[in-house]
Formats: sequence, structure tokens, C-alpha cells
Amino acid sequence: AASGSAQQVDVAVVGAGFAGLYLPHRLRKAGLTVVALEEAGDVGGTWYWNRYPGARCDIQTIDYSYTFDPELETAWTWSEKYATQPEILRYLGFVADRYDLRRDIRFKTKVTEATWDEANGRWHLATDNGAPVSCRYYIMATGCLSAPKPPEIDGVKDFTGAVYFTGRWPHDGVNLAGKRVAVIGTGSSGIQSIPLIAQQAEHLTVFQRTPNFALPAHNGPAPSDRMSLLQGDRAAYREQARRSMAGVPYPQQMAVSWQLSDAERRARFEEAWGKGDLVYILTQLWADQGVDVDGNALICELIREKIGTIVKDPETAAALMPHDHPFGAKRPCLDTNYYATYNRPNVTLVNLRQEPVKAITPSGITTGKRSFDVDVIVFATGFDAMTGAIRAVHPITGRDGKSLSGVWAQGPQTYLGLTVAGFPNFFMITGPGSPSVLSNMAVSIEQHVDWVVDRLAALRDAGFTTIEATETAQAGWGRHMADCATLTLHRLANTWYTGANVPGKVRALMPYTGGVGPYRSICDEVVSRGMLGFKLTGPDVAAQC
Ligand code: NA7
Repeated sequence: AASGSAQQVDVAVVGAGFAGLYLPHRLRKAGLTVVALEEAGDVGGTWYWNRYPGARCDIQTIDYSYTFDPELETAWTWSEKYATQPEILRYLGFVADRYDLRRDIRFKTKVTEATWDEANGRWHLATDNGAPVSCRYYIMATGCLSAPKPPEIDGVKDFTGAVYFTGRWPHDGVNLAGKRVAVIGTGSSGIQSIPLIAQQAEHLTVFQRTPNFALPAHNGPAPSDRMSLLQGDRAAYREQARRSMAGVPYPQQMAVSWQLSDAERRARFEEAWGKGDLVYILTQLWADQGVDVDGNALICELIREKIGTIVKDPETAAALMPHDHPFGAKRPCLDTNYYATYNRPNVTLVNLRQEPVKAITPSGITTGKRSFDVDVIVFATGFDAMTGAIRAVHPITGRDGKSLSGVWAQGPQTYLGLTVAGFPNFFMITGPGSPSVLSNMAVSIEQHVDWVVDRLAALRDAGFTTIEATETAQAGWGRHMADCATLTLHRLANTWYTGANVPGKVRALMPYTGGVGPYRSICDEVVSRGMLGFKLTGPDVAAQC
């Protein structure tokens, strides 16, 4: 369509996942017109694409839910402690129906270019399907794990069997019965899918580069202690989550490891192992576990011991034991029968630390030592996380013709993870610099969306038309991010949190490590101090704080 026929809205949103659904709902209520542009054929975001066997959330589902409407909370009941991908997708569809959100979403529509028009104070978006969009505000709700990483292994095109990516799993499923299957990658996607693939396949060969820490999910009904807390005082429960470190209502643990005896530590660990809750084990054992290598090493040892008791073959057990990173520095996983799967006669683990993949051949995978003939290769190799979907997907051009990928060439720089200096009226939900992936995403998304929409409404009411972070504020946030990062152990692991999983990507710890509650307080303080760190302008007004 010609630019003359652009769709005119106050706000354009990219994405229709958890964030991209809540945004139109809030924006409409604030009296702003909105269109959401979504590449997929329906709502769901991450949960639309990641349909591999065993895909589930690994935050308890009662916590991984919208909380903006108490009636919605009682209108929907989760069937399990950790919902499966189909159930989460149904939930998001239910939300879309309940608030009639689809009427403002253009599906199968990709933004191909976004350009700030300084003269008119508007963003112009080109799309690959239908009219371009002209909007005052442009919000990326593109998720943190939505741009799958290329396989980076030679020869994939020569392989004559079937190739699947966990992050782009076919919608009608894949029948692996009788097949020789290879899975490459042992992050969450690999660890969730491997036990189920092993049940179907004739033989499964897992190619593991870095062993990960995984804990049993003990899935089933939502635990009664958590349910009674939630149902006892729902508002207080939700508020505690919002003020917590990780977006799940657990108290701050005060006892440090060296105050506890070996027996006390073991008892705490066993209790946590039995709970099947990542946030619990990451936060409730002892206070120094996430900040001190010695306090952390105690947990690593206890988990390795567990792996050793589950996996019968000593060589396989040793290969599955992580030694190269602190527990929690790389995203740990929740599993259902993951380690026990290696006791099956039809499962082989290949330790790529001892024999790296050399190439993919027409018939399978060759390492330095051996060749494995397979019918199917599953890449569970992860994502260009956090910046991938913002930076690489389409050119975003801000003030003075500057591109976002150029400005971020040395790593992402943001103010509050929500805005970027030089990009007026541009926002990111769970962008780099927000607690995002180190938190319960549902809680972070609601906070970001509420903050952004409240600001847009307040700007309009005050007669402002543009908002932009100052360079000073952005530099300050970068320093604060770096200071917080030195306090945690995340810096000690090569992970997608730091960009280390993508060859050539600049290394920087991308999520904010200061915690969800402190982050919320900072965002609130920015407002109470007159939009500290932002420049606001309008036809008749200008202000810089
Ligand atoms: P992850 O956690 O990034 O895991 C990817 C896995 O794939 C990880 O084990 C990687 O090993 C491995 N990998 C990646 N590239 C290669 C190549 N080229 N060769 C061999 N192995 C490779 O992605 P997931 O999808 O599992 O999970 C993402 C998040 O989704 C997860 O953390 C949860 O938050 C939900 P590496 O560790 O890099 O050595």
C-alpha cells in the first residue's frame, strides 16, 4: 500500500504474546487507539511457536498469569502446577476473546522497517502485508526468546533427513516413532523434550555441549500451600510478587550458608528438591547462594550428587554434571524424568566437550571421533536472546537517521530497559536492561505495560507529544546495571543472558539483576521525580528532567 493510505493510530505494538495482548487492552482503556502487528497467524508469542514435545512454563502457572483483572483470575483455572504449552496458548486465546483483542491485531504481518519522522513526531512502519502504519508511539512487545539462533554447524543443508527447531515446531506435530533422532542442545527446550522424544524414537542421541543443572518439576496439581496463600488473600499474594526479587512471592532468605551446619543445609536442599520449584531453590536455601561462589558451590555439589544417584552409567552421569558455571548463573531447568532418561537402552549421550561436532552429513552427524546416522535432527540450540527480535528483525531508525542496531553495536544501551536515547516515543517491553528473563515474565510484563501506558496517558493529558530518554540517564542506567551485575554470579557463565551463545555478539549481561521489586520502585521514583531522565516535548511545552 502507498504511504498515503497508512493506518493511523496512536500506538503500534509489535507482537501478540503475553505483552502484546495486555498492551491493547490497557491502551484502549486509556483512550488510545492501537494496532498490534503479529507475524504469527494467531496470538501467543512464545507459546505460539514453541510447540515441541514437553514444552511447559517453569514458573508455577498460578504465578505465570495475568493479574490485572481479579475476575479474569477466577474465570480461569489452571489444570496443573506447570501448564503445558497447549494450555497456556488456550489461556492466551481465552484472554484475547474475553477482551475482544483480536480486532486490533493484524496477524501474519511483519514490520519490515520502522522510521521516526521528526517533523511530524510520528513513527512510520512498513509491513509485508497490508497498509503501512503511522503512529505516535511504537512499542516492541517482541519477547526475549523469539529469534531462534541459526545452527552454526556446517552441512545442515546436505542432511537428507528431517530437521526441526524446537522454537519453530510444526503445528501438526511430528511423528518420531521408529525414527533415529538426534537432539542438539541441552537447555530448557532440550531438557523438556528429550524424555518425551526418547519415549517415541527408536533411538535418541543427545549431543550435549554444556551440561545444565535441572531439578525435578514434580508436576501435578498446584501445591496446596501455594493455593491457600493465593486464595487466602489474592491481592496481598500478588503484591508480594510485585515487590519480590524474582516476581514470585517468596520472602528474602536471611541465613547465609556458613551459619548452617552440613545437616541443616542438606535438609534445606532436600526440601527444595522435593518442592520442584526453580524460584524456591534459587532463592530460599541460603542468602549467599546467588552472590558468593563458595555459598553457591555447596548447592552445585548437592545437585551433582543427585545426578550421580539417578544416572546408572558412571561415565554418562559424569558428563551430565555441570562444573563450568555456578548454579543459577546459567538458566537452570525444570525436568520430568530428564536424568532418568539416560538409563533407557535407546538413549545415548554424546559429550561434545570430548568430541565436538565436526559437521552434519547427508546421513547424520559426525564428531571428531564417530559418525551417527539419524533420520531426524532436532535443534534445541536456543535463541538470539533479548536483542535478537528487536535489533535484527527490521531496521529501526530513530532521530538523525541513527539505526538501533548501529547504536547497539557495542551492546544494548537503554534507560530502564524500556527506552533508548535517540529513539523518541519508542518503548520495549522486557527489553535489555529490564529484569525480564531473570524474573517471572508475567509480573515484569504487567509492570512495564502499566508503566508505559500510564505515562502515555499522562503525557497526553499534559500536552506533551514526545518522550525520549536523555543520554545522561541512559549512561547512568548502564552504570547501575553494571554495578548490580558485579554483585551476582551471572557474570561467571557463558550464557544467552550475556550474549555468549551467539558467535560475534557483544558480551554484556542484558537483564537487570537488581530484582523486580527494586526495579519497580525505581520506575515509580522516575515518575514521582517528574520523569527523571526523560526529555518531554509538545507543541507548546518542553521539559527536561
Ligand atoms: P538455551 O538455554 O540457549 O540452550 C541451547 C542449548 O543448545 C545449550 O545446551 C547450548 O549449549 C546448545 N547449543 C547451542 N548451539 C550449539 C551448537 N552449535 N552446537 C552444540 N550445542 C549447541 O535455549 P533453550 O531453547 O533450551 O532455552 C531458552 C530458554 O527458554 C530457557 O533458558 C528458559 O528460560 C526458556 P551451550 O550451553 O551454549 O554450550
